[in-house]
Amino acid sequence: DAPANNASSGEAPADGKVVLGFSQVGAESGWRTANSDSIKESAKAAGFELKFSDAQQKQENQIKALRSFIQQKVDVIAFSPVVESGWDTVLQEAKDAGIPVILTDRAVDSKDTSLYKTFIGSDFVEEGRRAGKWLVEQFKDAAEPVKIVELQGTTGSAPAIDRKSGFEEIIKENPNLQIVASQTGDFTRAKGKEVMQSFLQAHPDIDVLYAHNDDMGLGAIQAIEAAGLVPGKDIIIITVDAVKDGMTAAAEGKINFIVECNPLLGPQLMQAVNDVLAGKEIESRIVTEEGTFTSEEAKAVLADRKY
Ligand code: GYE
Repeated sequence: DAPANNASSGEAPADGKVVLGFSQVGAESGWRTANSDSIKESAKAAGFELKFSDAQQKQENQIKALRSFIQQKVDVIAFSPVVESGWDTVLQEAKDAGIPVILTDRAVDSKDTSLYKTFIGSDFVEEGRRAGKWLVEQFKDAAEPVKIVELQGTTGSAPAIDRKSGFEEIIKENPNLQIVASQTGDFTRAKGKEVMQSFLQAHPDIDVLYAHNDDMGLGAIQAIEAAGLVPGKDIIIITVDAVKDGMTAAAEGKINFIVECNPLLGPQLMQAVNDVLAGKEIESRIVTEEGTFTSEEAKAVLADRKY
């Protein structure tokens, strides 16, 4: 039963539709587009009125959006926090107004976990580990240093922090695996290309690129090709996300390994909204299930890939 039709549902609106305010990070990547589409489609399917706001990768825009949702007295606020820190004040304002908050995709570092009901999203540390494990296996017989460059996601964001630390934790096992340069590419194609160009100039002998998402990897591939090198051969490439363009590059052998990060969080979010409004107990952490793809595996599933 939709809470809107359920008289005994506590905080659910007695009249009309459930109003959900959602503050999105931006439109920086293929992953983000798929995530926004999933949220819009599932809100519609759930019969909610969705107020969707795009923060263009800026925390101040997100804070403004959250405050405006509070002012409009939406029933539930959900958001994907661009960075981890700096949310306590506005989350407290939502709590004081009696509006439940659900985090999707990215975590916050607030000590007071009563400021939000649940966090729905991937385990980014585990994603970094998966990337690291594949690399350790590939280079287990390497007798010489393997030079790795890293394109990090948005500085201060949960996926950038965690994908870096999970990867480092695993590659430590083999001292030959060395990160020679690591910089943010802001999760975008354009920045990925630009930073890879500078990596190639500073380090003529790069063996491996680890990019925190497909888009930065795809930008870097352009830079690698422009430098007369063959992506996937001269430089081994690992990315995270497994969106269609990334999977296509993997099927072509330009990306060697992709760690999946599922953007289709909409259905789980709408379920959580209904549960919260119905006064049900919900898990404080809802982890998305995901896998990995080699080039061969990407080729096999590409045709059926929805995003
Ligand atoms: O990997 C990247 C996007 O937060 C999991 O954000 C998300 C990341 C995703 O820009 O492509």
